[in-house]
Amino acid sequence: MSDKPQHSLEGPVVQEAKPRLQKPQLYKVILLNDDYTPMEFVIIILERFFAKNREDATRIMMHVHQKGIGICGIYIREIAETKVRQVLSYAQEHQHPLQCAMEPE
Ligand code: TYC
Repeated sequence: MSDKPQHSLEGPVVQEAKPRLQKPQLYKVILLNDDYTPMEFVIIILERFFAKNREDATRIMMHVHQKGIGICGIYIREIAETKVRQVLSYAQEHQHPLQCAMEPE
């Protein structure tokens, strides 16, 4: 707390607003459906890279399978970029065409 007086003989003292930090832009990491990647592989991706339990991973995988696209998680840019890179290289290593991307929230 400042010990400056709130008022002076000249009138009220103007107080500066407290500086507030900007919230970072967040990004959705999304999975896209395809006809070849096995369902079990997608569930493993969601467990391994997005810390989902089996029930949530299965629900998200089925959503992507049926709707064509789905959200795995929402992160700051650097984390989202890392997740996308991890998913794409893991899918490539296993020769699955799974696509993963990020978009601003
Ligand atoms: N459509 C795939 C299949 O029937 C399963 C799948 C789900 C693939 C989600 C990709 O992001 C995906 N084997």
